[in-house]
Amino acid sequence: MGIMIKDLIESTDLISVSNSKHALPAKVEDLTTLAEESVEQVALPIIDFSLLTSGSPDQRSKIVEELRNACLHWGFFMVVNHGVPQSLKEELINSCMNFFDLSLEEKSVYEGENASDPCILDPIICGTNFNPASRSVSFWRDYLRVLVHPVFNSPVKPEALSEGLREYSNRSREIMKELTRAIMEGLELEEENIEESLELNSGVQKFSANLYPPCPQPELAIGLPPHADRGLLTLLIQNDVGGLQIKNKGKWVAVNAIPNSIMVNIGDHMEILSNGKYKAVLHRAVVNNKETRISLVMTNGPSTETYVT
Ligand SMILES: O=C(O)CCC(=O)C(=O)O
Repeated sequence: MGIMIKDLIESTDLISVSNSKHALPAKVEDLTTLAEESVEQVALPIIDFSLLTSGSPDQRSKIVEELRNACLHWGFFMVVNHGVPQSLKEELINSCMNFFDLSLEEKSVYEGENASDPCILDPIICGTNFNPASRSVSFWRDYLRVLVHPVFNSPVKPEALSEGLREYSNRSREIMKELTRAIMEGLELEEENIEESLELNSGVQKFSANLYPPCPQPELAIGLPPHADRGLLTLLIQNDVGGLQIKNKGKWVAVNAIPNSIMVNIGDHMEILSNGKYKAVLHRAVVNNKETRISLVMTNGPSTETYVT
């Protein structure tokens, strides 16, 4: 398989990325806005999930209103008291780290035919690149991407990955359904049964682990270029290293998850369901020269048979 970033930095004394395929051509990105320090750090709205599921009717209405504002003004928010144990999050992060530690030969089983141009319905794929439009530049990220619903897949190694991934897939799907119901309520688009109309029981759920090893020249490279997500809602957890930036009111701002929160953002299906009121916001991942960052991303969409209008 093509070399992955982690293996590249472990096998060489790389001190520069200029003149390599990992350096961004200026037209891809305004490099001056890439450095973490040059971007303002903002606090995202915090949503107390437990009040949606077990609060009083008044408390629930208050959270529905908070969600409405978060979707309208940010497209991103942090969910706390979500019920996913911290231990599950840590196990999953460790298992994914262990996956990236496998030998290139072991990882190459999942390279697939489309590693530089992955398809949404590939069951398991790993590599470095993002999409065909950006083939000329390699991003500073290794990824593992797994289709976990409606059919559950998982790499065989490391052994612990499958159990944690199944558990997290189930729990995050329930969180996504509850948030979707509350978002619909806030839009006063109360569907009799949103789960049925979007066929969420056979909805597509895609898991990605993104590994961003330290980069010798972070100002010249990017982990993930600006993009918006597919689907209804994306749930993101990460280790303690920041790097996510979102476009808010025309400028890039850095967002850092508070401990034990899940970061949630609007995807393009939700934008369509809200008649364009809520936007699938552009975001990107920048890299640093000190620490490895890992983010675990769960995108949740309707079933492949559903038309969203
Ligand atoms: O790593 C991050 O913070 C962003 C990940 C992301 O946007 C993605 O996987 O689509």
